[in-house]
Amino acid sequence: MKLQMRMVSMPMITPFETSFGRETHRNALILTLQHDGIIANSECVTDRDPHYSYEDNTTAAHIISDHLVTRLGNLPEPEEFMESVSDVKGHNMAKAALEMLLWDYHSRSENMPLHRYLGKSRGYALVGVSIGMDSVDNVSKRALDAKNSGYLRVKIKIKKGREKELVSRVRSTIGDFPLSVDANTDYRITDIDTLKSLDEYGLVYMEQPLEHTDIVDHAELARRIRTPICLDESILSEEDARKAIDIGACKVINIKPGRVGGLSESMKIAKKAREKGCHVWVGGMLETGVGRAYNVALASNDLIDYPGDTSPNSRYFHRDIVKNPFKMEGGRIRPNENPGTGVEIDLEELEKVTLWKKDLI
Ligand code: OSB
Ligand code: MG
Repeated sequence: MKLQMRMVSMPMITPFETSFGRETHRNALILTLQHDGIIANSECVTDRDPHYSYEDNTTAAHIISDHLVTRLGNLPEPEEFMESVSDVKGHNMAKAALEMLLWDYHSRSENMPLHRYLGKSRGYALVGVSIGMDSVDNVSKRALDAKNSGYLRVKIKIKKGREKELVSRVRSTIGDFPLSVDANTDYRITDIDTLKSLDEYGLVYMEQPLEHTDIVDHAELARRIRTPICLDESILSEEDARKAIDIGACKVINIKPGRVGGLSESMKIAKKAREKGCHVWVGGMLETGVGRAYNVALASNDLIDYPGDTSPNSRYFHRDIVKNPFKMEGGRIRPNENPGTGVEIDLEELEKVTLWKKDLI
């Protein structure tokens, strides 16, 4: 058995700006497992800086190499692996990188495409777009382009003081088309009047307006505005989802397998949410083609009822590290039908973008 970890750095076609910062490159940890003639790959969704969550590439590389790799034993099922690492507090993104690697490995050894191995698949993912912050003109133009190229929903990034004019202009530019906003925790409950003033734009939901630890204030906000609340950063587990839904903090959840510790937990959240009448969709973290394939497989599951943020690879990178990037047609992306994630690594390109690599096993 061999396990290799590497850091890649890929320039993005358009830098991606949110309320917490601006990304010009996707700097990602890629894991490659070789065993019994099977090669599996996964990606850790951490970034260079701990802005979206407390984890970053350095903490993830450390947690994986120094605390998690020894638990891989003889390649347990993903859920078993997660039970075996429950003594390590937090670090969901680091754990998810190995959990997903095990999903790829096991579905490849069963000769099944991951999206079918996971459960009941619809056979395609519904696709929306997440547009980073930029001038009002540029965001409006990109929102209209996205609508015209077939995306099923447009999401725009907002932050304090940069919301009214932007949302108003995008709304009048795209007309009556599903639109949402994502604040990445930039507001506080004291900003309620500003957030309430967005009600008039008929947003399908408002994503993570308040702090990640604050489901209590999200519940208060939800009672006082009409726009449904969607939680992203606040939901790290099925338990978080149950509590948030039960206290009325959200009507929608953005599931990111990396944030919640992998695909097993993602499926549990999706089931629980749907049982309770909460909508779910699959988000993204600007993943390379490796991580993207997991998101697309999950987003194809029957439990996922809203369009996600899983745009085709070509929206992010001029050249990806996979030979079979996803294509979008009519707002849909079909997951790969070959075993596992179905990703075929472009080894030459992978080497070109590699900053360092290290053998872990
Ligand atoms: O909040 O959903 C988010 C990207 C990086 C970090 C957080 C988020 C995002 C996105 C982009 O919105 C989703 C994507 O296109 O991958
Ligand atoms: Mg978000």
